[in-house]
Amino acid sequence: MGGAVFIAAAEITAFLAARDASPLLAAGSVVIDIVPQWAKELAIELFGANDKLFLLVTLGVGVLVVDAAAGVLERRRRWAGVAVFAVAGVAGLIATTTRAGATPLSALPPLIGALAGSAFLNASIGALRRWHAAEVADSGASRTDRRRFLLLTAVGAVTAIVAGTGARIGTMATSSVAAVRRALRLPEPLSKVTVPAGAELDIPGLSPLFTPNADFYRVDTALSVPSIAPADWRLTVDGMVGRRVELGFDELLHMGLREYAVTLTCVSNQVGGNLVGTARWLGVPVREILDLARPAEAADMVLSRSIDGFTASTPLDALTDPTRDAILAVAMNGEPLPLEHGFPVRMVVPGLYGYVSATKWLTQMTVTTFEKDQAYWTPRGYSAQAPIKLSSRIDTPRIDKAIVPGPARIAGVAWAQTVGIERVEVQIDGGPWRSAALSAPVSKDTWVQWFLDWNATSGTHTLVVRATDRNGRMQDQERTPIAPNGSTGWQSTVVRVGAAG
Ligand SMILES: Nc1nc2c(c(=O)[nH]1)N[C@H]1C(S)=C(S)[C@@H](COP(=O)(O)O)O[C@H]1N2
Ligand SMILES: [Mo]
Repeated sequence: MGGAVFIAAAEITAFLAARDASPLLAAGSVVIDIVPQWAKELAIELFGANDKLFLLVTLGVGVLVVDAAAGVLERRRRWAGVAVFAVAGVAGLIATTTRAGATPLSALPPLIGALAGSAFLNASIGALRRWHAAEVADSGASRTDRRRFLLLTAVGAVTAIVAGTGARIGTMATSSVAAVRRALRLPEPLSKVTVPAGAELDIPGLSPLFTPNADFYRVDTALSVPSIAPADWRLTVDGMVGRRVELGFDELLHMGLREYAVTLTCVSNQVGGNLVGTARWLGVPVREILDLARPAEAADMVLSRSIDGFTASTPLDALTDPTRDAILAVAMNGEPLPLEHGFPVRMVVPGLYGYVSATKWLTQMTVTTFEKDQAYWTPRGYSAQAPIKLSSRIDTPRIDKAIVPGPARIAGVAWAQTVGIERVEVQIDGGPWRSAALSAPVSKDTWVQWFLDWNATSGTHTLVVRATDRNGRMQDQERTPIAPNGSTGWQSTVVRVGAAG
């Protein structure tokens, strides 16, 4: 039970003194950074969006095992169990104090946790010893000693669980940043996205043109969502620049916000996958900020950094290109960025996978070179540069939902950011390729919806989709995995058509 007291005391201290220094979460983040790529992919494969929950449960089980071991050791030899907690405390200390954004206070939760856990272990094992000694001596005190031990353990366990969970929930819910975000009013944008007639098709089962924030995929290495109040947010632009620039949130807003419709895509998106979404982003062009800093001639990359230490390497010319709307975004689909999507400021760069461009909780942009600096995913098996590959997806019919015979509508989305989609074709049962109808594009950086009407006959049918971009380039047919720079291949799906009922 000492382990539970350890964790609980650490969580309470974290709640009171150092919100970002939970030893358990810090240890989890260390695990995320050091496990090999195949293990990460396996976890995502097996648990999907619950991969972080799985990690936490595993850590929790680990705590129980260490806890039991400490108890057994302490029973055998005084201080042996305490030594285990001391080691755990030092490990926690290393984890919390080496995380990006750590302060001296970050040392407190693991220290106080280890002290409280050890004190409790010492007291409970002491009580256990007295009880056993009394039992061996067959003295009348045996019953009171037993009661004392059981009471101590039960009270310790319940207090630890209630107070520890309470403190964690408190840390997450009263995070004042959530309240600040709710109260935040952004200035009117200088321009808004115009959605042409026919941009949004109304077909059951088809992805909406703009992905609601609540449904927008989330991918990051952050075990707990970083919380930065706009008032505390500062962006530093440094490195190979003529002038080092520092910018606060209000200064950024004063540069003038414009709205852009951009489809974001994750390099981990499998063919037919859903790690892709479109939003209306409100932001300031990155080139306007870089203009203030005057990048050196020899520079070719911007290493953007998040408050939690994540970094992305973006080609400098993608950020300065006047025809590409790379922005520092502050809003998503008409509201301030949700905390999980990078509040208060993130990057959005059309045409580049998120891991090389879309840094959330942005705090620093260092102008540098690809030769000199590496981003988070580069030594972990992913390319330093990664343009999004043009792709298409079938949303309906779904493989797991039979449809009735008769007129049916096959529909989906297709994207080729910075270029635009020219054509989407569908092949049914190996027959001729048929051109699908396309929605009116909102911009070259936005996906289009497509559909094809079909007379579905009873039986099982195979559907294949492929897209061609406005440069006349067709989507690659060859299947390649997501590493090192994005999957390719035409999505093929099977539809069951059967009589209703
Ligand atoms: N700070 C931070 N920003 C990050 C990441 C991250 O791990 N940490 N992941 C990137 C990746 S891989 C993608 S695909 C996008 C996803 O953005 P979203 O979660 O808002 O959809 O964020 C990018 N920005
Ligand atoms: Mo990603």
